[in-house]
Amino acid sequence: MADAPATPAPLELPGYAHVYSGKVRDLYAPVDAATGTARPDQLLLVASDRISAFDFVLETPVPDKGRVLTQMSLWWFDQLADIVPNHVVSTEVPDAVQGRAVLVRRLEMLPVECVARAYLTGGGLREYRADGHVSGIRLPEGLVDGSRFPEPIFTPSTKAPQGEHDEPMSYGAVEALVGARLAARARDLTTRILSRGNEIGAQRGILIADTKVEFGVEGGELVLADEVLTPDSSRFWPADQWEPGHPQPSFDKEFVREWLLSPASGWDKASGAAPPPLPEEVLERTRAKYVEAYERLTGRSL
Ligand code: PZK
Repeated sequence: MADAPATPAPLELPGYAHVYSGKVRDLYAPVDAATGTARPDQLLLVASDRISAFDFVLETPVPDKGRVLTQMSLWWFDQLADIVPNHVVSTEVPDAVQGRAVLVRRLEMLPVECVARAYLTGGGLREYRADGHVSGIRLPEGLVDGSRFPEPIFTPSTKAPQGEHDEPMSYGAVEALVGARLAARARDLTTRILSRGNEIGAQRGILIADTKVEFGVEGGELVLADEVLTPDSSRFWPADQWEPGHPQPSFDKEFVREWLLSPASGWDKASGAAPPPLPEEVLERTRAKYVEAYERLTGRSL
């Protein structure tokens, strides 16, 4: 057996203690200068340039990806501010992570992955094909991969440990876990966030098929945490290529997936081996897609 790929050592950030690393992001706690201990009330969320594909974190980072995703999340938090409060405290962060890190309030997190779907694909499509339901919701007959739903549906999933896949959970299971009131709030907010995302995206040529959001709880109310409506938390599709009936191209990772699956990569997805490093051209085109998504949505230049 090949060894598991080494996890890159987290950055040393003076004044911050490393708490946890996910596939493509890292969490730190600010250290209280007076006591030398980690502050219990805040976290520094750092987005790296790492990219995942086919469940692997690739060894080649995509320049500027962390900055694009962080700036996009911050922009969406503003666009959603009339719907839900968020966890952002400050964007004043160490120089080493400037533009790709946010200081946030440390919250009690809802132990549910809140997913909303506006289009049928992925895990939702598998459920629909089995029995015409997605997450317990009966859907019209005749839907195909890429069909748009009459309105976004809430399809929560469990928070699986790192390296495992989230499992769909019923709405009743969410109620049992967090109570009926917060479950209803989570469902309402998650679907409204995706609706707002698509209202804005549609004017700018981007469809958001589905999205996963995370909420914290503060004073008994939900607060939007983590990242929101980014290509890492959502499926972005180019609107001009939308054609129900087959898998849609991904706005951001299309070139990566296409190259990895092509003979040029020499990689066999079924082998279980780690994918090879990406060629310069694939990297540059992928970087350009992230920047394009950011600039089209926000109307700002990176
Ligand atoms: C929190 N994550 C996921 C994000 C990672 C892992 N405001 C908050 N309060 C408490 N916990 C979290 C948050 C947020 N956001 C988020 N895990 C815990 C995550 C970024 C990097 F390694």
